[in-house]
This record gives sequence, structure tokens and C-alpha cells, in this order.
Amino acid sequence: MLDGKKTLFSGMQATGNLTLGNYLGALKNWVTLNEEYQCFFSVVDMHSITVRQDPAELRKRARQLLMIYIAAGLDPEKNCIYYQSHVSGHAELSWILSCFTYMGELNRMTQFKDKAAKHADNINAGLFTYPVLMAADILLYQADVVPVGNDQRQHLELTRDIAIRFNNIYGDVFTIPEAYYGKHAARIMSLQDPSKKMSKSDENPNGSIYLLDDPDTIMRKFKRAVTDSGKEIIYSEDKPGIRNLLDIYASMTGCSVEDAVKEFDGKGYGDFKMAVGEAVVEGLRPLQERYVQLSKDKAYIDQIIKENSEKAGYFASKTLRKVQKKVGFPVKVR
Ligand code: ATP
Ligand code: LTN
Repeated sequence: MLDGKKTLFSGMQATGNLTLGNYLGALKNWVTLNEEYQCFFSVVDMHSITVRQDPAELRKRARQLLMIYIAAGLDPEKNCIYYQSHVSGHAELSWILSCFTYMGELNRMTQFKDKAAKHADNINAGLFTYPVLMAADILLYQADVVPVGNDQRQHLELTRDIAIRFNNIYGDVFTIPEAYYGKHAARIMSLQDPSKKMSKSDENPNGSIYLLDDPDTIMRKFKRAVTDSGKEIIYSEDKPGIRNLLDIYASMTGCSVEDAVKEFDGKGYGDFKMAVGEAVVEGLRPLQERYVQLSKDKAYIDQIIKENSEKAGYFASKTLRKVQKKVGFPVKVR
């Protein structure tokens, strides 16, 4: 508890341009929760280097991501919005937790299997221990709740297992975090291949809507979105394309999927795709306008980065000192 509020932690990788999947699966929920909790929103740039990155590009994207957090409506005066790499406690706790995590557990992680298959030439140890660093992120701030997309379920379960294991040995050190998947908990799929999740690292840009895409690009991508055979707009397993568009429409406008189905009853696929596109254009407009404003104010963003990393560092070091003492590291003479 900080200031009488429970603590929330979440983060996104600074790889690629943020997609509508990231927005609807995570960022939009963060905004609805940010008044209720004491929040830490991290740009997890240390996770990003588990896949090879161009240094200048990574630095640029990390800053863009931080500005997108703010543009989406997270107040940097009230929430701690910062770079993971600016707080060394993440790496330090990650090492300790890796000694409480089993190889067998990490071997089961589907994200590792997917990424290893995708980057067969660079299956590095960091990619394998990625979930341990993620557990460190969360446990460092004693987070009560972690809003993430559905694809992170396994990582959250592992974080809880590590924390429970540690607490069983050393007493009540870590808060056991709960995952929060949001009202819709929809996994947004690629517009070109609805069997694959919409992902910022997808090579085909037509499959993803990027948060900073202009309205014409957004409409064009929806026009080209693959649909299914038949004509009906129904929410069904064997209509993954239509189902994805219904999920997008419902999450974007806040209506239920049932209401969306009713609204489009009897309409053709063409009109339906345009309506979804328009809902997305309108839904993203405020974020895009704020982003343009923020990108003109370098001094303000620099100030946010400095103040918030100091604040995050303060809370992180409190947990870290406690953990170091518990495992038996000699206490530093101050
Ligand atoms: P990458 O393609 O680089 O692996 P990603 O697009 O999967 O990245 P992450 O940075 O790993 O994005 O995830 C950021 C957040 O967005 C996470 O909470 C994740 O659950 C959520 N998210 C990512 N893609 C989707 C999606 N298609 N649908 C719903 N939520 C998603
Ligand atoms: N693996 C996460 C990103 C992430 C994260 C976290 C999310 C890293 N550390 C801590 C929540 C809490 C992903 O979204 N792919």
C-alpha cells in the first residue's frame, strides 16, 4: 500500500511500433485503472535486447513508447512512468530470482518457444530467462495487480509461483500479484491472418494497425482485412476474421460483443469493415493529437524521465535491500 492505494505494475517492450493489440489488450486498461492504484508503468528496454536491436532505433522507440503512455492518458505526475534500464534493481533482483526458478518452468514458456523458433540464429540465455526479469519487475514494486494481455498469462503465473516459493522459504517478503485482463480480455489478431496475434514485430505491416497510423492508412488496412466465407456477421469459432473485427469494435467503443453483433445484423462485410475502421480512427484520435503536442516538448519529457526514474529507484531499492538481507548477503556499511 502506498498513499492508501494498492500498487499496480505493468510494462511494454520498446520494440517495433505499438499496435492496436497493445492498446486494446493493455494500454487502454491501464488508463482506466491509473486513478485507483499507485502505478508504475515501465518501458522495458532491458527485455527488448533479448532480440537483436539497432541501438539508435531502440533509444528512439523507447522514448516514443514513453510518450505514447502519456499521450494515451497516463498522468506522469501521478504515475511513475520510467525506463527499466534506469533502475538497476531490476537486474539485481532478476539474478536473485533466477536462483529460485527452475529450468523446467522456463522450458514450458510458450513465448520462449515462439521467439526461439522465430530467431533460431539467436537463442540467447536472456530470451530464456526473460520471464525471470519480468517477475523481478513486478515483485520489485510489491505490485498487487498487473494488467496485461491474455498472452502474458503464463508469465504471470510463473511470477506468482516464484514469489510464493521465495516467501515460503524467507517469510512474507513479496506481495503475490494478481493478473488483470480487462473486461473483454480479447486477444487481437492480425488483420491479414486471424490465426496469429497482432504483433508489433510482424513483418507484414498490413496485418497490424499502428497507434500512430494516419486515418487513411487505418481505413485502407481495414478495407483489406481478411474476412471469412459466408455473409453473416456472427461471433463464432469458425469465423476468426469476423470475430476479430467484432472484438476490435467492442473493445474500441466499449460496447459488448452481443451489442456489436446486433448493430451489424443484416449489414455486408464491406460496410462492417468500414464501421470498425472509423471506430478505430475516432478512438485513436485523442492519443494521436496529444502525442504530436508532447513530441514538441523535449524539456518536459526529459524532466519526467529524470524525476520518475528516481522515484522508481527509491521504491525498488527498499525491496531489494530486504531481499538481499533475507538471502544472506552481507549488509553494506553506510
Ligand atoms: P512483440 O511483437 O515484440 O513480441 P508484442 O506486440 O507482443 O511484442 P509486448 O510488448 O510483448 O507486445 O506486449 C505489450 C502488452 O500488449 C502486453 O500486455 C501484451 O499482453 C499486450 N498485447 C500484445 N499483443 C496483443 C494482442 N494482439 N492482443 C492483446 N494484447 C496484446
Ligand atoms: N513480457 C511483457 C512485457 C513486460 C511486462 C513486465 C508486463 C515485461 N515486464 C512486467 C507486465 C509486467 C509483455 O507484455 N510481453
